[in-house]
Amino acid sequence: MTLEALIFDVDGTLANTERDGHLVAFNLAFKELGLDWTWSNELYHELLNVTGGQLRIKHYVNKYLPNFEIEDLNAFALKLHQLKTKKYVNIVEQGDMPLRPGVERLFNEARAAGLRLAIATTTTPANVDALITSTLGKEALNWFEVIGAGDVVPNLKPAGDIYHYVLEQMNLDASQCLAFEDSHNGIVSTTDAHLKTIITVNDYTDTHDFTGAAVILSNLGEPDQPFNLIQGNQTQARIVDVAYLQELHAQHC
Ligand code: XBP
Ligand code: MG
Repeated sequence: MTLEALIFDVDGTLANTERDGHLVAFNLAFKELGLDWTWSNELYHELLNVTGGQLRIKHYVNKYLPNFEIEDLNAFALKLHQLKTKKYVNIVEQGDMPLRPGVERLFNEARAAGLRLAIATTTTPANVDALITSTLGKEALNWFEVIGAGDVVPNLKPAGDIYHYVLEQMNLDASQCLAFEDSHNGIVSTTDAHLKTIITVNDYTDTHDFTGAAVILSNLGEPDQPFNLIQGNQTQARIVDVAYLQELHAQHC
């Protein structure tokens, strides 16, 4: 079975959007709506276990604010989340959200090698648009055959729905693809879809359980900034390039 396609998670995998984007945007939205809530980095670590911004807001209210009086929590979370999305898009459009090491390089190398690319994320579609456009330019949105995002599927990660959706749209079997994730919820989702997964950790996820990962790395690496191998077979590879991916794909199929 040859390797045909690469499927990428977005938040935490393509860029450190959680720390530098989503968390900041949530706090800006709280302030603008006159709420005296501030989510610290430590609290956000825990809140990230719940995927999807609206669900995260509702989880916070239910767990931490038992006395918060609100008639319709769903409507409230929806309104707050819409404002948060605006704030997030603004932050990203300012251009201060660089892609993680090796991401742009790998996109280019994969395209040159004829690999098909796709995105599978639980974040809001507008957020993906803003991130890709601000880092790679608007035409780069066309690099991705499918951008599976948000509530296009009934269940967010850790459910496998979004990966099943992307595979179906691409008419590919999981054995023809590799997935890229950064979190426990992410690998639970890819595993449900039977996808071999490359993990690149970040500060929020470096202690997560990544059982089943093909390899766990610090990042995808650049020629002048090789990755650290955290778990997996030691090879000659110092950066994640197409040859390394083909090797991983062959080993783990
Ligand atoms: C990460 C998430 C997202 C973002 C927030 O998903 O859990 O919910 O934190 O995005 P992934 P929204 O790593 O799969 O991209 O507020 O737009 O839901
Ligand atoms: Mg992620």
